Amino acid sequence: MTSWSGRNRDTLRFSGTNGSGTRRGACETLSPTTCVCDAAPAAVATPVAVGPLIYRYTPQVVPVALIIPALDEEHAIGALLSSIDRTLVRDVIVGDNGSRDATGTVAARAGATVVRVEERGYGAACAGALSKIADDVDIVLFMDADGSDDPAEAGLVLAPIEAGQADLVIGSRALGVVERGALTPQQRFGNRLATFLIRLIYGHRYTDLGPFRAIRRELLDRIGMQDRRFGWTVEMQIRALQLGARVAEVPVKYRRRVGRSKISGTVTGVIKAGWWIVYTIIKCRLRPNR
Ligand SMILES: Nc1nc2c(ncn2[C@@H]2O[C@H](COP(=O)(O)OP(=O)(O)OP(=O)(O)O)[C@@H](O)[C@H]2O)c(=O)[nH]1
Ligand SMILES: [Mg+2]
Repeated sequence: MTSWSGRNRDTLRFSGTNGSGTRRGACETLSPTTCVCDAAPAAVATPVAVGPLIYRYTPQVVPVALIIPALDEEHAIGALLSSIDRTLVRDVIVGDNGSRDATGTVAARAGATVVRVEERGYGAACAGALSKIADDVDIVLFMDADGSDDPAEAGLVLAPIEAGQADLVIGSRALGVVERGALTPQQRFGNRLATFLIRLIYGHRYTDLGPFRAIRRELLDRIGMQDRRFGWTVEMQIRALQLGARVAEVPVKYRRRVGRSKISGTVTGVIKAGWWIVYTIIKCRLRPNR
């Protein structure tokens, strides 16, 4: 259940199971100037009367595409896709990174567009999926496929962009609640080191390089993402700073992944990903314009 309230026809405040925040939409007040409704957005697409108030709200005025990089996530991706609120997210595109299991089949059955990406790497999977977004998409949301991010928080991550207050929003696990065992000590250390280096070199204080994030399409196009591995998230954050974009963070939950760990659970995985992230931070400084 989501409750909606607003004072004008363009901006509505919402709170409920999808978090809380502000959504811009076409709220046509047919009766008094304040509209309040206790109903899921899908249920209020047509005029609804609540007590003395009558309004019509059309969700999804801002088209949002969700990008999910996935490698062998057949056990996680079905449940993840079924809990995505499609009134917030119009298009769902999975970058299936050469999975050897049924990830692609499960995702397609759950209604996602699946793009098969043979080049291995987190960034390659994201880039492959991104190549299929529709021309009219204004906001791109990213989320991992392993069940660590909570789709119910999509509204929270999107809110600062939809309210016109940010161009890039990072879902920060450092500011949110992390389930026991979801982040290893190595991952926490790596995040602290990376954010410390960014602060030192670029003068901005991020708290996390979390995968759950939203970005304005126009900014993403200007950045022209290049990294094809685990430097993807940090490259986006640094390039946004270099372009003078407005960046924001919101606290998000982080849960234990479904299935076996591929990176954080192995020493070599952590060293490889960590080294690549540090390399990307330095590379962006040495080649600010590429
Ligand atoms: N590791 C890895 N993940 C990929 C790749 N391509 C896509 N992914 C997906 O990228 C997301 C993040 O990868 P994860 O393996 O969860 O990395 P992590 O969260 O740092 O570490 P673990 O959850 O412990 O494995 C998941 O949804 C993966 O399925 C790839 O080439 N390697
Ligand atoms: Mg993970």
